[in-house]
Amino acid sequence: MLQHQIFFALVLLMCFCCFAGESFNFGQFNSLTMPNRRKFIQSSVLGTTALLLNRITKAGGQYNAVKNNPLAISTWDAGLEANREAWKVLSAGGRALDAVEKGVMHTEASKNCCVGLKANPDRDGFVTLDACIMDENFNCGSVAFLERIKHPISVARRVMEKTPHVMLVGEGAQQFAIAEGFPLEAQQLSPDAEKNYREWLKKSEYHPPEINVESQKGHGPFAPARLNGDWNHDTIGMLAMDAQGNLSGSCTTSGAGFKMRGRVGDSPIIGSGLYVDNEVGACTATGQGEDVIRVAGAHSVVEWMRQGLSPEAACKKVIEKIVRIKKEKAREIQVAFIAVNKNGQVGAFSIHGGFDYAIRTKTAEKLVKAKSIFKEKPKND
Ligand code: SD4
Repeated sequence: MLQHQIFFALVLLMCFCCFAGESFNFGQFNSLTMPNRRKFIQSSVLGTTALLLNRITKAGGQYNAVKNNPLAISTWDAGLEANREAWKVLSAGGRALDAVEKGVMHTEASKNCCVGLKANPDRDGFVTLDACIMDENFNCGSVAFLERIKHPISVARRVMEKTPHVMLVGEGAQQFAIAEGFPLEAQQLSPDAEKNYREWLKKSEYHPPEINVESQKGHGPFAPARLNGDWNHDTIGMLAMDAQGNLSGSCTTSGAGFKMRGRVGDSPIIGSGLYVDNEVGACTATGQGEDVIRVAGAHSVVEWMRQGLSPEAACKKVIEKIVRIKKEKAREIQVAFIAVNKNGQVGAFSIHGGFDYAIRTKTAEKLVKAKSIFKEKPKND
């Protein structure tokens, strides 16, 4: 549509310039020699085209900060509780950055398959954590392959605020965390993770994460549907807008259960698992990290919003691209994006049905089913 508009405008402009050049007797124009006239036409066309493109782009993605209407959105149903923590900050007039840190810290401290130290380990039996955070000024921080630290999201924030770097990994990230006063936790699996790991060791087979871990049963030891009687859940990504209209985001995970040692997914990678552009909007991802990385997922979604697409349509564009790239294999993987734009509109899209995201605003607290390319698999319990 946009291309058509631009093409049409260009044709019109060319016609006008040619017509003007040949038929009109404007003093200045006619005083030009033929080569100069051509140059004049060229530069007019180029100049006006640039102006036009600029106008069209701005019209496509015109955003005004929404003030005094804070909101938080998060991936999966665990996002409801995380949003509640974030809301304590937002409703008190706090900063979106504080909200997205506090919100996901709640999930990091809880028992679940996929976030924090109680999550499933890698195939060597160690829990390794990835997280990143980004504020309204393009400041960002990230940690990956971090072990024995309870709150990787807070370490990511310290990387952002206290180092000249964006990303620290492994031992270096752990050293930094300890130097910053984060306690080194015991090298020990939670009882549920221990049980899952023992079960997994029987076959020691790695396969990609099950689609919708939280809502499927019967997927063996990979990630249990329930942990301690509660429904399990996946990576948490959270986006918030504060009362000033500023955006921030966070993402934290233990990655894929029983992954290769050293494997890092999309979640700590700025532009893949999370991206925030305070002029346009923000996006975070969950699902098969490798396939989010190869399309620079979160950044791509934000760029589509800049072109004027709604958050849902922008998420859909990038999901469609992944499905196009993966072809038949897309049926076996789940990827989902959630996004918010500067106007406070939210949206999401996933490859498979069954992906829920949690919304919290002044007037609403709810779980929303994202639209998807493929329908949700029937639940088998
Ligand atoms: C990863 N994206 O490490 C994460 C996993 C995830 O829902 O989000 N699972 O690839």
